[in-house]
Amino acid sequence: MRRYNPSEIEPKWQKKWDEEAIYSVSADPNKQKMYISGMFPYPSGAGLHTGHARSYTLVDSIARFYRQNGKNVLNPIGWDTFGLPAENYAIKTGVSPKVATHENIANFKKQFKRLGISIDWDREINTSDPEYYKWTQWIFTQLYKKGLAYRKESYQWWCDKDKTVLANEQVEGGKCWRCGEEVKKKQMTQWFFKITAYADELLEEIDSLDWPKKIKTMQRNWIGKSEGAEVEFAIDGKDKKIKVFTTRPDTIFGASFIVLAPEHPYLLDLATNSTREALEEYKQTSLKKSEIERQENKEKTGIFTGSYVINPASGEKMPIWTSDYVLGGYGEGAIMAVPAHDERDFEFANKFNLPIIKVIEKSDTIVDDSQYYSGEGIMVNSANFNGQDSSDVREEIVAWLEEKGIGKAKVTYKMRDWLISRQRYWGCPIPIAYDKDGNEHLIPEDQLPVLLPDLADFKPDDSGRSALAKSEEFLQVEINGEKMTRETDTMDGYACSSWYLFRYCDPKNNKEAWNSDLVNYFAPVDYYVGGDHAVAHLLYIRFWTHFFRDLGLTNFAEPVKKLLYHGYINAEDGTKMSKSKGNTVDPLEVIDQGYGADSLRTYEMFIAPYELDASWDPRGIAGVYRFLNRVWTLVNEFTDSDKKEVNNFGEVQKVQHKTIKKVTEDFHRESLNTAIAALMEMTNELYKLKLVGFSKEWQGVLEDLLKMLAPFAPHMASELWEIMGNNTFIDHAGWPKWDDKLLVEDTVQIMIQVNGKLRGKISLPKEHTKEEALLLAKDEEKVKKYLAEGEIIKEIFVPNKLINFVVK
Ligand code: ANZ
Repeated sequence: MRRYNPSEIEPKWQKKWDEEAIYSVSADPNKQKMYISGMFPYPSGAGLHTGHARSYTLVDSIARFYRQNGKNVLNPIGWDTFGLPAENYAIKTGVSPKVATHENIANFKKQFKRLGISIDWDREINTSDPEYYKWTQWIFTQLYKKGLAYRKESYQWWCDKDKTVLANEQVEGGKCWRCGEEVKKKQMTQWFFKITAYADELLEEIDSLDWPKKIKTMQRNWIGKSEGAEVEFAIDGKDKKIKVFTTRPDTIFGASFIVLAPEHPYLLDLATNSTREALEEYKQTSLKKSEIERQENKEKTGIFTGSYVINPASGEKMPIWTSDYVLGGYGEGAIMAVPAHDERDFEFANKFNLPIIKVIEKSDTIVDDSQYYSGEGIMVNSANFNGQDSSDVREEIVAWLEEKGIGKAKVTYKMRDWLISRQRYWGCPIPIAYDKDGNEHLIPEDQLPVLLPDLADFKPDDSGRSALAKSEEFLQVEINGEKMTRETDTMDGYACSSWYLFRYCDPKNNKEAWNSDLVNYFAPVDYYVGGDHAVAHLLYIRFWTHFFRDLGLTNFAEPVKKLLYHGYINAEDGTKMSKSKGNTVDPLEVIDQGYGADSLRTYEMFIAPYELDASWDPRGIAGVYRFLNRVWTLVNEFTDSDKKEVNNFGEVQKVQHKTIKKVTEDFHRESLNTAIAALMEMTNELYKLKLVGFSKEWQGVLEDLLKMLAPFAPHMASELWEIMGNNTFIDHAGWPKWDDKLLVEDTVQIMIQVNGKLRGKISLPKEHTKEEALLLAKDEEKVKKYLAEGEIIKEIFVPNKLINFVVK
């Protein structure tokens, strides 16, 4: 018998799959499609690690399952190559990002192939390829034409280390998501995509998604819809008004001061000679703080501006303060402070001795005046609204404000527009140019792509502009005979990854971004697999798809039906794998140790439910390798044996059908670790049953075992399939079906005790009488001698389970 040798059979099958392109797919309206994709990787210099391998094996096992089930499976791959990591890596190594990217892709590709991932390689895409980014620029153009791409001056997050601005979604805990540097706010003119125009739609559609609850909640909170009112407060002695946003207009009689965000545009206009310097200084200190820091529950700080407003409800004069707990980018960047009913305002008022006016009384309990009360209740100190319920009054007050022309109902979102300008070289150029007066013009569609030039010096600097600004050749452009200067910002890499799932459906189209029929056939994605980007990427891709639907480019608005969000593979000691700690596990190393890709794949699917983190365990992979060896031996023993008649085939079939049902159902609930456990159990049971000998009928049983193993261990399953005499690909051999009739247990086992001690077992048909059972039990060899020790004085019979003889 041949030994199981993965290093021999794996390359053999990889070559065959490649040569015959069996994973190529084309749209076929007569076939049901299944679109499965992992989030495409950024091809780093480090290569794939076992965490990635788990993610793509999950994709691949599901893809193979559906392919075997006759679905027209699209399982593509591409490379997310533009962006900061690639450029930073290039700066570190001195190799241009273009060259490094190509080298890294070659390595990744090799790794994918050696893992046996069943990809349609004709659909490979690369976001930094002009054939691709031409269409990223085209999409920018469409957004621009609809007013959804615009330029604005504002305070934005700036990373001093990466020397670029960042989107809100890329600031994590006040730090740059890429390098971990504390970010600060800088005022700059930047390009944005108006994602807020889709806020309501994006929020509403969350309910319809088959995504993990956790991710849906994060998206809901990120969009952060608040319903309330906008109220204007006239500045005392000035012809100007301050607008605030409040979710509690019912508390307006309790507003006792106004707080502006330090970056509020009016701040310095409100200053007096004695406050100006302090305000200026406070503003500068605040700009250095992250939003998270500003929202932390710390002792409040603030400064009085020296000016006042009039409360339109109470007529009281209220001081205007500034404090960093009011955020510049939210609502109106200003609040009416109601210390009796808001925690932060309460703390602020206490610290600076400002008036606290109670306007809501909790109906059943007395609220201690040394506390704030943020709930609903009965209105007090609120003129003719007194005595009413606060929640009822809310609308009335808004109507009253509207009538007086000083306020209106308003919905606010926490989500801001998506900042896409990056002052970095390695990105998709923004297809805009400026005329001599500084007016912006789109680069005409027939002049796309705006090519990213090869620059020797692409390092960012403190100028606030990308290295493209240093290239005269790039800067100069003529549009309709007029000389113009190009925009030098490039697009956030997330723009490139917001449409790639559709490009996979039509990757070589050079006339349009995609053909709608093709996209409408394959997409939306049925399974999208990843373990990162809960908000940013998954929100952006939703936004763009809604936009594409509005343009008529797709007939659906949501790009991803089902999201599988997987856990991480940690190092052996449970800590995060990282290159710097030297505790990463390289999948190719595991393969080359002799275990092969199939053991690695099967182990990674067996290690834990996919959604959980798991620690790498070298013993685990050895265990899986032993399991595959047992399957190898079993099948080879069968093919080598001289088949004879056996009388236990009914038992064999029962094991077969029980396993088919379990594995199939497990696949449908993406419970791949339990599916593998069932295959292991089946193998063990077959080992026991084969002791009687193999019959010809075992062929079908073992073939089914291989078909079920193929999604996990495709090389070995293919090889054994061939050894069993098949000359087709196992991928096309169909998925086994179970017969419910064969699942019914028709015999039962009964335990036999003598004086409460287990002495034997008997098997008998499900339908049996007490007498039959007792007769058989007394006749059982192992029981007989204990019964002979005395006289049976009692016989206890528990149907289908147990007989106990009491002997004295
Ligand atoms: C008066 C008031 C009284 C408020 C009360 C609350 C309770 P969400 O739910 O987060 O939207 N607010 C408005 N703009 C703000 C800003 N730029 N920075 C910090 N806080 C701001 O919360 C809305 C509430 O947060 C608003 O309602 C406002 O305080 C505050 F008993 O107005 B409220």
